[in-house]
Amino acid sequence: IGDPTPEPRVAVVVFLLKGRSVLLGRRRSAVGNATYALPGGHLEFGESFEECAAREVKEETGLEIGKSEFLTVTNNVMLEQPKKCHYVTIFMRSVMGVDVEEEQVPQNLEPNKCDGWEWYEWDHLPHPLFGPLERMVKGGFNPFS
Ligand code: 8DG
Ligand code: MG
Ligand code: MG
Repeated sequence: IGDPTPEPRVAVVVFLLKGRSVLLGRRRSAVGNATYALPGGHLEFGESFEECAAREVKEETGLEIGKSEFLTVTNNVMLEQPKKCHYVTIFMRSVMGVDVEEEQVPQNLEPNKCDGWEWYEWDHLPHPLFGPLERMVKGGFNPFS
């Protein structure tokens, strides 16, 4: 028995870039379990995309991101997952300083939801990627361009 009145939800996720790498974590979830995904979560009432991006990244990794910019949006209908869901997913980008002096190390602040955060070179992404991200990569999307 599922949600009697399912509705699409809005998610904001972040391509956190450092050099040629992106921050990914392996999910522990009824949606996309054991797949590699970006930090992010649900847009809360009254939030801007940028505010949501900074809040979710802080909650999940402890990292303080400065500005973030809108990249793209995708429609993700995931009816095959243990928990059926439909997300309109907003993809933001934020670039981390590579300066060693001010380097921030990501922490796994929600270990019940994620196995841990790591930087992965864009040309050597881990797999499996979370479905919505996998589709973008296969479609040739590049967050660096
Ligand atoms: P919250 O309670 O903190 O708001 O939610 P969360 O626990 O952080 O939610 P989430 O599952 O991390 O993100 C919400 C949804 O966003 C997720 O179920 C599906 C959608 N989503 C994508 N692509 C990605 C992605 O790369 N990473 C994350 N985290 N979510 C994504 O469509
Ligand atoms: Mg979250
Ligand atoms: Mg999340």
